[in-house]
Amino acid sequence: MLIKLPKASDCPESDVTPESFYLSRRSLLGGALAGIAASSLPRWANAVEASRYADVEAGRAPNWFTEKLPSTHWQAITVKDEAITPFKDATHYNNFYEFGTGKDDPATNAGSLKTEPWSVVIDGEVAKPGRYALEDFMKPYQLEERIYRLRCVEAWSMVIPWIGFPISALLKQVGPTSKAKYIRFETLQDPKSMPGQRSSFGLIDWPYVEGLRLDEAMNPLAILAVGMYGRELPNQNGAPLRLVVPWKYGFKSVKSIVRISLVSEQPKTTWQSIAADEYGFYANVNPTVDHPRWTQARERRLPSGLFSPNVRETQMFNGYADEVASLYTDLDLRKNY
Ligand SMILES: Nc1nc2c(c(=O)[nH]1)N[C@H]1C(S)=C(S)[C@@H](COP(=O)(O)O)O[C@H]1N2
Ligand SMILES: [Mo]
Repeated sequence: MLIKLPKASDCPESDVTPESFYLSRRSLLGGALAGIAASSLPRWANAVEASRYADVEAGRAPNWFTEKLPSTHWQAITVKDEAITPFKDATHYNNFYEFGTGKDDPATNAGSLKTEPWSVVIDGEVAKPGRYALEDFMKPYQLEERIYRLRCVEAWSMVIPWIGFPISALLKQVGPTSKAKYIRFETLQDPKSMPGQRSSFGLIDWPYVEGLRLDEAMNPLAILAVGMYGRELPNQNGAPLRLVVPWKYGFKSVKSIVRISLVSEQPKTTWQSIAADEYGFYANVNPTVDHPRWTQARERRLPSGLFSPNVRETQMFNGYADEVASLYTDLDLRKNY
């Protein structure tokens, strides 16, 4: 087992060993701490620790986030024996085409995104549709830290400590009708603050859209994230609300969500619309099904230098097969890539 799925009651924050801190320090210090047992490091007395992760840039969290953070279930799910990607890499090597197609464009340009006030529309096949101010939308949810691998379809990967809540909790709140078969997510469309929507990448029909089958969305690993590295999401990572589906290629994890719809038909997603023969609806990480233009058998784990590439084998369902393979027993994964 590569991950553990404890019951919430099993992990009061004071009981959690600061393994992520240990791993991130280790990754930054080049192994200097590798010999120290995690148990010899201090236990957190208080869940709110700015120093939980090394070199995290302070943000300007909205009040609702600051108020919720202390009750977060830290490390509800972790990745074993893989270093957490340094904050700097996770926030300066991004895909967020609304802010440009270069990997450093989002960090440079996403400052123009205004995340307060923010509202989320819930519509379609639900008992309780509506438009919610984000602070109201967030009220019912217990935050959890989830340390997940992120595997981009471009064959690079990271390990990121997200803060969020399961989509299943949202579905419980909004009550899908019997006609709801899929969940569709839409990113903000605002050319004024999003330079990439002003024309430069004309291939994309904005807004960015993604979707999941309802049973995929109900899987306990699928979350909506509002933070990472112990703080709120930086804009370039999809503030203030994004999807994280760790067993699928990164493009499924749509950023800066303004609309969530329960629908009866499979939604047409952005990357399918651009190149349906290269990017499918399912987009499950699969080392045995290559992209038409490159292999998916391996990945470059960031940070990775030009002269010391950090290459590793890609795992089926990105290492989460025990948790999700049963969703796809009736599906030909070669056809449904
Ligand atoms: N709205 C929107 N969401 C998006 C993208 C995008 O261009 N626009 N890029 C996707 C891709 S290809 C990846 S790999 C992940 C990257 O997330 P990160 O920058 O937080 O690592 O975001 C995904 N979500
Ligand atoms: Mo990606």
